[in-house]
Amino acid sequence: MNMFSLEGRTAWVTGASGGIGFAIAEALGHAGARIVFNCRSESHAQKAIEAYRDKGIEALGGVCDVTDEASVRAFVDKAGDIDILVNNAGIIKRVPMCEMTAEDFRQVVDIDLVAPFICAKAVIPGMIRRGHGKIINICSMTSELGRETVSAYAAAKGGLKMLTRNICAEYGQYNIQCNGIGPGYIATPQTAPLRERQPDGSRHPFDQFIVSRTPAVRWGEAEDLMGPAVFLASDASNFVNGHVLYVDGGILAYIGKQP
Ligand code: NAP
Ligand code: GCO
Repeated sequence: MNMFSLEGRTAWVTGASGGIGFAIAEALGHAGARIVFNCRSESHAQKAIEAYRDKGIEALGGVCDVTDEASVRAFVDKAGDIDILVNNAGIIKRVPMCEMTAEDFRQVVDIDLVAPFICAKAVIPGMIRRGHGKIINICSMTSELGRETVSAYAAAKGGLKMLTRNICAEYGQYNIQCNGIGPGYIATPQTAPLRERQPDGSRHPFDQFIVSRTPAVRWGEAEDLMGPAVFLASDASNFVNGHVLYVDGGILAYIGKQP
């Protein structure tokens, strides 16, 4: 049997109305999984359902705020048995720490760290009953590295790396594998502000910085995450647990070119 096949499995990708989540859900769908996804906006969900259909995937999509535990439980009850959970939904706020309100800090942590806990808690009992499960948490370079203005995001993504290891520790005995994917800098709406052209038409300084810091000499594309996601969602990774797979073009391995 093809160890990368997801036939007969149901995958729930949170926040998969676009960006990285959409690409991961598309990949899991093409590997045979039934796709379930959620987001906050009904219009985003409807547009995404059409976009999945254009890719040959009949996805079940709907509105569910991943920070709302009752909404998550209702969503999972409606979705049925979840074999693969991808905790992808996330936001970022780029504000110098001492200018950030505690409310904004909490909102980022709520979505990027507490929500993966809520969603994992909603699906793990069923995975235990069925004797298998896959949980993939979408971490970040900031699970390892700090950067100015992203204190809440880095704290959340660093915590998400440790939540990944803790789910591994607590539920590995039930044949549940919980791993992370750590994307590098990926060209999606979330990073669009870091890539926008300057008034004089030149490239954004951060754009130039990231390309110079990346051995692959380019930004990542959401498609670069498709293969790693299928691997971690499939039987091919049944003895991989508590690991964060960095898909970053080599950034974490590279000190950077001498100016
Ligand atoms: P994106 O384009 O902004 O997409 C984020 C998705 O999350 C949207 O579909 C959004 O849906 C959904 N979402 C946000 N809050 C939600 C909530 N409370 N409940 C349900 N859905 C919610 O971002 P992206 O670049 O694809 O990032 C996806 C994940 O990868 C995030 O966890 C991000 O931190 C991580 N990541 C991104 C990069 C990168 O360079 N882009 C690198 C490393 C990690 P609606 O707006 O439709 O509600
Ligand atoms: C930022 C970026 C990053 C990426 C990603 C890198 O402002 O530094 O948004 O945080 O989103 O997390 O792995």
